[in-house]
Order: sequence, then C-alpha cells, then structure tokens
Amino acid sequence: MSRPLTALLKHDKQSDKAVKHIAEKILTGNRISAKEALVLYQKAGLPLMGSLANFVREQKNGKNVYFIRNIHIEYTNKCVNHCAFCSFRSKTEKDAWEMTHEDILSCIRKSIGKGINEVHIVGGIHPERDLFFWLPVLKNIRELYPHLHIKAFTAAELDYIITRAGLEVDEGLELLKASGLNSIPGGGAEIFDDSIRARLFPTKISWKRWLGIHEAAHRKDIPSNATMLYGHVESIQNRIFHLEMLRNLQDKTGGFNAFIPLKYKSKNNTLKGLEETSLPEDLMIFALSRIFLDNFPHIKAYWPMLGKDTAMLAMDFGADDLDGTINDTTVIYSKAGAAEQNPMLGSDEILHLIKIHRKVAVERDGIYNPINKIEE
Ligand code: V47
Repeated sequence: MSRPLTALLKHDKQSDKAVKHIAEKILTGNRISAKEALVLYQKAGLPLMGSLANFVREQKNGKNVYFIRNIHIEYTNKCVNHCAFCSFRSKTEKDAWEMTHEDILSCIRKSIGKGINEVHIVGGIHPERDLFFWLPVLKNIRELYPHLHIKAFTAAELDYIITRAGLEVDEGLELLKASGLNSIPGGGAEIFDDSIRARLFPTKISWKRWLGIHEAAHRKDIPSNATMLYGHVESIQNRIFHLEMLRNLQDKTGGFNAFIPLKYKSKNNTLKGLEETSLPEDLMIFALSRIFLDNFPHIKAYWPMLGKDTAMLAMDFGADDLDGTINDTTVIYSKAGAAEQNPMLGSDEILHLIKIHRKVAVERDGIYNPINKIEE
C-alpha cells in the first residue's frame, strides 16, 4: 500500500469508517462497487479523492501525459437530431455547412506537413448521407496517407449511416474497417438514462444501442473511446450508473482505450439557463472516473473543452491524456462557450505545459503506442 496515503488515512479524523475502508480497497488494488463509489463521492472530499485517483493513475500510467498531433474534421453541422445541449447544429439554412469529399482531403493535405498522426472525423448527422458516401472518402485517405490513424464517426453517426445504407451494424463496420477506419470516438454516449434522454435528446440512439455498437466494433478489433456528458440535469447516481455500464462492457471486450468526461458548456443551446459545474466538481468527476474505471487504460482531459489550465490540473486527479494539437479545427466547444475559442497547441507548447507540471510528455499514436517519450 502507498505509504504517504496510508499515513494520510491513519491521521484522517474527518473521514468516516466506510470511506477509510473503501480507500483501503483502492490502495490494495481492489475494485469498488457502484454503492462504494457513491459513498466515496459524497463523503471523501476532494483532497482524498485526488490522492486516490493519482495513486491509481501512477500505477497505470506513471507520470506520463500522452498527446497526439491531430486534426478534427467536422464535416457538417446539419443534423437530424435536436439535442438540447448542442450548440453546434445549424439553426438555419444560412448557417449550415457540409464538406465534400474533396474538402475533407484538402483539410488533411493542409495539415499533413505539421506531422499529424491522426484525423478525428465527426459531425452532425447529415440527413442525406449514408455509408456509401463515406467508404470512398476513407479509402482515399488511407491510400494517400497510410500512416494516418482514422478515428471516425460516433455510434450515433454509425447507427444512421449504416441503417440508411440498408445494412446491419456488423456489415457496416466491416466495410468501414476494410476502407481504412482504425477506431471510433467516444461521442454520442451523453448520459445513460432513459428519462433524461427522452427529455433532452429524444431522437438520439438509446444508450443500449450505443453500447451495442461499441461492443460490435470491439468484436471486430476496432477499438473505441467512451464519453459522458455531465453537469446538466443528471444526478451523481446517473453518473455512477453510466460508469458502471462502461466498466461492464470493458470487462467483456477490453476494447475501450480512453474515457473522456465532457463538461456541459452552456452557451448557444436550449439548455442555456443551467449553471455550469465548478472546478472542484470537475476534478471530482475525473478522480471518480479514474478510481471506478479500473479496466480503462486512459482517462482523457480534452483541453479544447476544459481549457489548458484545467486539463493540466486534471492530470493530478487521474487523467493522463490531453488529446492533441487540434490546429484550430474544432468548433463544437467554442460555440458552446469553451475558454479555448481557437483551440490550437503547438507540440512545443504542450511539452512546456507538461514540463512545468512535472510530468513526462509522451507523444503517442492513435492507439497509445509511444512515438516519443521526453524525460527531463
Ligand atoms: O457527444 C456537444 C459533446 C460530444 C456539448 O473520442 C458537448 O477522442 C459539452 O465525443 N457541452 C462529441 N459537451 C465530441 C466527442 C469527443 C471529443 C473529443 C475527443 C473524443 C475522442 C470525442 O461532444 C457529443 C456531446 O457529448 N457535446 N455539445 C456542450 N454544449
């Protein structure tokens, strides 16, 4: 058991017996239950949660902070869904855009000289596009840039484009993989609760379908990420249930690479009366995720949404991945009011941030193989 933490627990007069028992389980490498996660969240307090999460983080990832050189391609803001939290969807014909096959290639061409290793392709759910629009796009990217990791389409997009093409999920995934798809991003999960989904995003795929698509992908050796949209109307019990469902699927398949807590941002969407979560609450979510998701290799603090400072702080509360250089290619969060209005981080700046936070920078590929480890 970790010495300083054992001492902290021994002299801790505030924590009750249940919290100490749960903390000991974590420090001896044992899994905690959903009930225990709730007790911890409600009673442990941020310093202890942070210490426990950091303990787990260091066991799994040492002091590494992963990052990747990447761009995002948000190919359209047209969307068949009307999700109350979304600030990205076009509201009128005038503010709608859609990228052609050539636009997408040109976007990659412009960034390829910056040494990118990954392209992340997500968008609204375009009413008229199906899988057969995408297969030649992926094939072209694969042929032109064989080294690029293609992370594309949330489960919500996959459900739509595959169904519209008249195919089953398994068939669609196989075709996508054969055309160059490497992995699936974590979006579209939102929060796993039927009544919240019915209220806030009634036309989006169900959470069971979201999990089913990720399971099908994992069975075809297509890894994926998972997200949770928190800080709107959900309870802490909803959050823990969400984490539990992800942990159960990961026990079955082992196909998730990273979990990404996504903090609800309130500008320009129909939920805008809500107050955003505080920094301590955000850090509690990171810590709880790291502690509870004992079978997830990585926890991502997505800096374009959190801001650089909070993302770096999250590195002491369980997170180990910053995502990437982005190169000002995403507007999903800037439209929703994120601190980073033109998200772009040069690799020099990333290295500097990681160094001043006394961590070890590890440039990675799309599946977390280290490309370059910088220890100073
Ligand atoms: O599913 C949309 C979220 C997600 C808002 O896998 C919002 O590496 C907060 O999943 N406030 C899409 N969140 C983006 C996503 C993602 C991003 C970066 C990396 C990866 C990865 C995945 O964005 C949506 C939704 O949960 N979102 N609007 C908002 N106002």
